[in-house]
Amino acid sequence: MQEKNKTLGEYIIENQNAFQYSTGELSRIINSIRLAAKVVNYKVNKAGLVDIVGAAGEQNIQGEDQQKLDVFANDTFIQTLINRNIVCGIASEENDDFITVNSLDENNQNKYVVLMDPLDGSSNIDVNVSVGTIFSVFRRVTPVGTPVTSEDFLQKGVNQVAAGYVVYGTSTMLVYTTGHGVNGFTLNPAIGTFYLSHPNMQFSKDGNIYSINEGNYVHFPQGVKNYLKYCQAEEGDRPYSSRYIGSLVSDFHRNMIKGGIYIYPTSSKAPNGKLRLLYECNPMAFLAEQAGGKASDGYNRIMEIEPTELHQRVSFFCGSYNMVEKAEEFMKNS
Ligand code: AHM
Ligand code: MG
Repeated sequence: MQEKNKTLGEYIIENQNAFQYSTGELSRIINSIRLAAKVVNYKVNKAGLVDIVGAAGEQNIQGEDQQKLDVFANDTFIQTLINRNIVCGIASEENDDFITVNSLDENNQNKYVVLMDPLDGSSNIDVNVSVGTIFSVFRRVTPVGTPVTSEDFLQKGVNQVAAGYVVYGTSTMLVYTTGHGVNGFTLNPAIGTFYLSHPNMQFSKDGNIYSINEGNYVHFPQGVKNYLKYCQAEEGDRPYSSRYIGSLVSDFHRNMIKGGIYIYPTSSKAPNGKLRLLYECNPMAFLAEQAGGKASDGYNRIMEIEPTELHQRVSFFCGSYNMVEKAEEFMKNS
């Protein structure tokens, strides 16, 4: 079969054995995410009809309450993972605390925890701009068969066994890694099947796009200001293009395909940055590194940061290797 005709289902089965100690559990997690993504995709595509069929907070024609999309996405991913009885814990950007999954199986042998941002960039929904789901999977560190603890979630990014995102864009794609490169699958909505459309995705070493909310310029650290001036200077292949969607998944996706850097720095307004280490930065960093790129907080590798709390924020520099390295140089020298 041609690589390009391969479905995500086939790909998962074929590659299951590439994963050390594979028992099929990780494959089943990816399969559940695939299913939840299709359900959320269906809802996201109907979002523009909300004014016609009723806004969030109102009741629909069946007398059911309309849910906000981010709440819907959160419930869908959590319920899909719980119903299939394949994880022992879930942490979500939408929930204050992690969820302990009580396995139906008395022996409760589930080994993995999932951390996710169920609908990132959700403020973009009202204006018909792409949003995404981000996920990260770890093997638990506490003994199998006992309830999960915060220790299972507060792990360094280097321990991730899988990570990925779904981008609900002009087409819907699921992009993920299990540590053997990054592959992208595009949904054919007519038949509800994801096909391998972007095998072995790679960041080019250099790029010419920078993505940052420049409206916050006055609040940025000096190193970031200096790097931006470097991006805008007329020299060699510069000035670079500025592209900022304001939806991390979409900005990352474009930069991976075209070559570029995404920056969400600390600022006087957001002293720790905005993005969350566990739900956004770690999974994106794993994907970036697997695609030949780099992810840093400006000084240190994202995946080596020791998390101290679930909703921890961190500054984020991510994308083409040489661009991130250059930005780090400016941070160090300022
Ligand atoms: P969210 O998790 O509340 O949606 O926030 C994360 C989003 C990212 O997708 C995006 O890159 C960033 O926030 C945009 O922030 P800003 O509007 O400050 O530029
Ligand atoms: Mg988010």
